[in-house]
Order: sequence, then C-alpha cells, then structure tokens
Amino acid sequence: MNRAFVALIALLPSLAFAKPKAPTAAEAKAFVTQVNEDLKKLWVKQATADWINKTYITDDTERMSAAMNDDVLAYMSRAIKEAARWKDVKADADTTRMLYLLRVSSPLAAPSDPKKRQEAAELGPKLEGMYGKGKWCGPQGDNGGKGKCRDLQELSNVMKDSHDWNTLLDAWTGWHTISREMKPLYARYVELANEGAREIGFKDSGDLWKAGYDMPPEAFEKETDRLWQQVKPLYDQLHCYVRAQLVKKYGKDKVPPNGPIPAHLLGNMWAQEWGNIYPLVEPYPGVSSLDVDAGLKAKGYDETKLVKLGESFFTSLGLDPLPASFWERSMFKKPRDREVVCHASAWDVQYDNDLRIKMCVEIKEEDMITIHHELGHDYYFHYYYKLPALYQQGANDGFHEAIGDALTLSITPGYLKQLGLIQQLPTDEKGLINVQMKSALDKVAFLPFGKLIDQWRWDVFSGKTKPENYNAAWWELRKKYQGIAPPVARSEADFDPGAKYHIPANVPYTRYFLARLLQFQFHRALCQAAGWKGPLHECSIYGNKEAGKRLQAMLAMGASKPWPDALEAMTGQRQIDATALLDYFAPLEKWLEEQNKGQSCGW
Ligand code: X8Z
Ligand code: ZN
Repeated sequence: MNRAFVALIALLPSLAFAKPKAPTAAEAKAFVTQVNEDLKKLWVKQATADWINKTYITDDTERMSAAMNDDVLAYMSRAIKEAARWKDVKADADTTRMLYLLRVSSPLAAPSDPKKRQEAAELGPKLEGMYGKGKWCGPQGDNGGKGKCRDLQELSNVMKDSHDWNTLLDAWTGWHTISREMKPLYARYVELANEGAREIGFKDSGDLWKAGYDMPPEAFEKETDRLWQQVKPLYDQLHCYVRAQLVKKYGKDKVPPNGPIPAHLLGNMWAQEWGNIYPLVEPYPGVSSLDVDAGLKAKGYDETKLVKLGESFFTSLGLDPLPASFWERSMFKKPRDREVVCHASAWDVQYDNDLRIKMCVEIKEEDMITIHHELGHDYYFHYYYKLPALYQQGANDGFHEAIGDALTLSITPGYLKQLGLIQQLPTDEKGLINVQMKSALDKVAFLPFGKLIDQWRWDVFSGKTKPENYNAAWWELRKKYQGIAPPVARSEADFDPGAKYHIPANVPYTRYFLARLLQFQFHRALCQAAGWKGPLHECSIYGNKEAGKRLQAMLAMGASKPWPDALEAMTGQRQIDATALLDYFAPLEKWLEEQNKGQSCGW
C-alpha cells in the first residue's frame, strides 16, 4: 500500500461524519473584504464602459456597456447569495453593515439564469440610449417651416421660453412620442428585475429599492407619506396661486379654474420645476429684477466658467479644488458630431478621485444650479473615495442628491449681486416675496413630482399596475399628487413615464424627494455652524469655513454608518423632516394664504 492510500483510509471516518462547519464572524469579515476588492475592480470596468457609451452612443459602445453590466450583475447575484450564509452570525458592525449594503446597493438585481441576466444587462443601455437619442421630427411647419428634428434640449427651451399654447403643445406632445417604443422593453425589464429581486429575497424590485434606507421597506414607504403630508398644504397653496395666474394668461376655457393644470404650461417638459414661468406669476412685477440668465450672458460666461463658478462655492467653504483630471476628462458641452446622453450626471469613473461631470451645459440659471448639484456628487465622491467600495456611497441616496442643492440655497440675491449677475437687491417685503416665489416654483413645486415617480414604479413592480394600465396609472398619480393633467388625450399606445429620463435609465427617484427636504435641513445646520442667527431664507454660508468643516465631516462618512447617524452628525436630528423647508418658506406661505382667500383651491 502506498502512503497516500493509507492516509485516505485514515480520513474516511471523519469525512463520513463531517458536518458543514458553522459559519464564523471571521469568515464573514474576510468575505466582505474580498467583495470590496472585487467590486471595486468590476465597478471601475463598468463605469469606464458606461462613460464611453453615454458620451458616445453607438451599437458598439452599448454592447460593451451591456457586457460589463452582465459581469457586475453576475458577480452581485452570486455574492449576495453567498452572503446569506452569515445572516445569523454576529459579526462586527462594519461587516454586518457591508453585508447589508451588498444586498441593497444596486437598483437592479438580475436573475441568475445567464440568458435572462444578459437580457436585463442589455435592456439597460438600450432603453437609456433610446432616451438619449430621442428626437421629435414634427410635421413641416411646426418648427417655423424648417421641419428639422429637435432633441430634448431644443424642446426644453421651447417649454422654457414660449408662452404660446400651441407652440408648447407641439413641443410637449412631440417629446412624448419618443418613449412609445420603449413600452414593451420596459415591461420586460420589470419582469426580469422582479425575478432577480425575488431570488435575493425581496417581494419585488420596488421592495429592494425601499429596503435601502436602514428600515423595513413598509416603514420607509410610510415615512415618505408622512413627509408628503407635511408639505402638501404649502404645495396646494402654490398650486392654487399659480393656476389662478395661468387662468388669467390662457383663459378659463384652456385652464380650468377648479381643475388640474394642463401639463405643458409650467415651463418644464415634465412640469417638475416651474421656475421658468416666474415671469408669468411674479407677485410684484417691476419691484426687482431676478433675471440671472441675462446676467450670465452679459458677463460672458461660457461652459467652463460656469463650472468654475460652481467649484468656487465649494472652495470658499474650505473644500479642496477639483483635481486637474476633472477639467481634462469631463464633458461640459454637447458634441456636435455624435449622440450622447445629455441628462446631467456626476462620476468617479475609477472610484479613486477620478471626478467628472457629463452635461450639455447651456448658459442659463437652470444649468448653473444643476452644475452645483452635480459638483455636490463629485465632492461626496472626493471625500469618501478612500473608503472600501461598499462604503463609497451616500449615507442614503437622498443625501447624495442634497449636497449641491443645499449650497444653492446660499445663492442669495446678495451673492448674485456680488457676482454682478443681478443689478439691484430686493429691499422690501415685496422683493422678498418675489425671491421666495422664484425659489418655491422650483423647490416646492417639485415635491409631489419627486414623490409620485416611484409611487408609479412601486405599483408597477408589485404588479398592482399592469402594462395595459401603465399610462393611465401614471396620469392618475400626476393628477392626484401634482394636480396636473395631460393637455391632449392619452392612450396606452403612449408611454409617458418613459419620456422622463429616470424611468428608462432605471434610476430610483424617491432620492430627489428626500433631497428636497434634506437640503433645507442641511442648510439650516450649516447656517447654524456658521453662527447665523437671522431668518433661514436670508442665510448664505458662502465663504464660511466652519460650515465647510461640518459638511466635509459628513461627506467623509460615506455610507459607513446608518443614515440617521450621518444626519445627526450634521444636524443633530435623526429624522428627515420638513420643518426646515417650511420655516424657509414661511413668508411666502403666509402671503399665498392671503392671495388665495376666497379662491376654491384644489382640483
Ligand atoms: O436627475 C437629476 C440630476 C442628476 S442626479 C440632474 N435631477 C432630477 C431630475 O432632473 O429629474 C436633479 C433634480 C431632479
Ligand atoms: Zn443628482
């Protein structure tokens, strides 16, 4: 007998009785360490392919992006299943948190069946590409006789600048044709996403999304309802006032005085932010000029200068300048010779301070605000990039969306005047109401929109809303929350949700609802840190290093702690709450209530 054989015989009894070893905390820790390393490599490859695809849409770049998605999805579904092994093990706090984050971090879980996974991986870039390439080639004559095709940027400018019912209607209906063909693809995507979510233990994909907030999904949904109830009275007042002005402008036959507002009259393709119709609803015309667009043009801003302006706000707080590579690698301008996804986004392509923004900047106030928003993402990336991959996220996704916006609350008339972007400062109560109205048209008007997008998707994912009802359910929610209605009859041949970027791109949207509230909480806390004692709406933290330190400390936490901890570090509060927003708009709310007296508000 040779020695190996003897050894084998000696082993046999123990093999026969071997029990699987109980999973240990040490193994769990080693596992998440490995996952962090693997994920970083995979995410860098994915983001690289994604960046190339989104800045140069072709069949080839789409295929590359899909292939990288497939690799990441495959790894994630394997890792998440393996992680379940330690679900009852008492591991250290970081390991436990990382195991949790691993399971909820991706908005798409793919089925493990390779064919289906590949299908899901391909549908993502395909749908987003359809959106990115979307154009309205309306009948000759609709575009001043030119009959050329117009993209979202051009159509959005029509929505912004025109006050002509038919011109607006053409741009609105035109853009909403681009998503019709998405519908079957989206319905399939929903099936696949749900299958993937179920495999990792969620009821459906909506449940997976709702699970990412350090509380049970049902509790989170309730939380969003509670927050909406807090702000709804203010929204209703704003709606009432704006509708009355639009009735004056377009007539009772076009705008029903007691009904929902036609969706194409609010200055924005999705009626999500209404700041562009400020000239139509200005409370006290002639009292103050808040025309920042004109100021930007007069001061000779170009794309780079506008981004530099954004950066200068962050550096004024004592935060680092953006790395040189940011200026080399970002896309600020819409290229003339290729298709890109213009919807603004921020990136750290190599999860290593490789910061970029991708945006088709136009020289206008709206884009100045968006630049600050995107830089907020980049500064978050910047301050947490040294953390393990799973911690390289916001405390929750709403935090990520709220950083840049919180700073824009400090873009006060005083700051704008200092930059020479407006000429005179509003001095009296009337001027204040004008300023508040302009801000509320964006900030407050957005709230119901921010809430309803995922209301629709949660219902779609749960099966409550079926493909044959997609569009009807969408408009029911638009009416219920926003009090708006489609300007022309819609049918299930339309797929109006698909005309909003985040639906084809599968980006969860509740984050923006939360961010609208969080940004005011952050603003209040940063103003406190800066020693501000006056009313919240007058505070600007520009140039304040104490505020900067407070902000930086939270950014550096990434996702390493449950979000209430991060919120507490920043604000002293552990709950998201609307009182900061309500305090901020207190003067306007009072004014609106007086204006609306005797009106029958609601729809
Ligand atoms: O999508 C965005 C950003 C990129 S994260 C430009 N936002 C939402 C939207 O455009 O619908 C910012 C505000 C809401
Ligand atoms: Zn964002």
